[in-house]
Amino acid sequence: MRTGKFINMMAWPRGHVLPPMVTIQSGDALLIVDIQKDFLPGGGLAVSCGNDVLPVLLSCISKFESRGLSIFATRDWHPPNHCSFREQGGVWPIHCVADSPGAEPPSSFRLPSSVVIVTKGIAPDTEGYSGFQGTTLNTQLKEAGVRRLFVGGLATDFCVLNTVKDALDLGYQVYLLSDAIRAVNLQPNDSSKAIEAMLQRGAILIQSSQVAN
Ligand code: VGL
Ligand code: ZN
Repeated sequence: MRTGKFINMMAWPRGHVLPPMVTIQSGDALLIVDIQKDFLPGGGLAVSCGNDVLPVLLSCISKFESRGLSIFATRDWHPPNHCSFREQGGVWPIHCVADSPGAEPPSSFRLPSSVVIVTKGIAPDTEGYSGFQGTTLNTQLKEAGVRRLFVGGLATDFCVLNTVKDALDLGYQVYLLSDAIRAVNLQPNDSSKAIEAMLQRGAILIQSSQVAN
């Protein structure tokens, strides 16, 4: 697939007003979705311009770390016979097979040791797009006293979308980091559709530069 530099940039939703700076505080957590080699250029299920989110997320990590706030990172972690793979009748090329190199984060993306890793998609017969599906993420967030989630990662139209939907349903306030997400875009509008769906359910769209620590 040819990918121009700007092809995967989102259109800012019509009429959406930028909220003021958001100061992170106790009860806030950063939730990083599926930063894994297979979702980056050269990987098994590469998201175009996926690398763009890496420096943005690293700067968010610094902000949350400096305030001593929790950071959670989900990872897609499939068995070799996962139902989402084409060989099994699914729509995706093989990606993020548990313990394979493609399931690892890129070497440039070093996570502090305090980051809580949430492994998902391990059941062979369920998609497992959401970080809440089949995991203890909700319990872990509750135990950490988290009420607001700042979410970025890959991919906007699948795992970010489903994770954010579940987070909102579970009562978390969700800040979606517009410059820290990129979409697969099976259809060209999937990115904007996913963003609209999250906003419609109550997520708040902000740029990472608006996060103040
Ligand atoms: C994802 C497709 C298949 C994602 C995971 O992380 O968004 N997309 N598995
Ligand atoms: Zn997957």
